Amino acid sequence: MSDQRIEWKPGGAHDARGLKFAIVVSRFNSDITCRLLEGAREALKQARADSVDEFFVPGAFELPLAAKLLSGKYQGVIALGAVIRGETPHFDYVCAEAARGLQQVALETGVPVAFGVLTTDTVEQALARAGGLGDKAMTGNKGYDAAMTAVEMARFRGAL
Ligand code: INI
Repeated sequence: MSDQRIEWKPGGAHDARGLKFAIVVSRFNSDITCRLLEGAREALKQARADSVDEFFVPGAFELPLAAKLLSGKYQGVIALGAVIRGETPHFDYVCAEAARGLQQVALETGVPVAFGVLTTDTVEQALARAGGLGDKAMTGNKGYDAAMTAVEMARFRGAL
């Protein structure tokens, strides 16, 4: 994680003091999404978020509705999921609707919604993007990145 750690500065883009965040996690492919959740928790801890609540939904397709329901109570929502291409076209529908729906919630409500949904061909590719904390062999943890993005956008919004 050290290579991903963002230097925290008071009042900086990643200062989450005074801000409340919701993390909503898909249970589908939970061996991967729980790693994304660990990354997001770590980011919000580093950013010193005031409070963080966690919620779970069945799959990535359900993330947009959950984000919409949460958007009234939080300054930022982090949506985490893992959609892995199988043998069916289901993958394309789930990915497209998760991405479209999450962006729609952000644009309609003005509340930042970070897209922490992995869309990969294989489990190995997903694992490589849900890297263990401190594991330099991994290419990163997209849950961590998504949470830092939500912090930055919440501060952006708050500054206006
Ligand atoms: N949901 C995921 O989060 N990831 C997947 O890979 C996936 N696949 O492959 O089917 C998936 N499907 C479930 C979907 O998100 C909904 O929960 C389901 O269709 C009920 O609405």
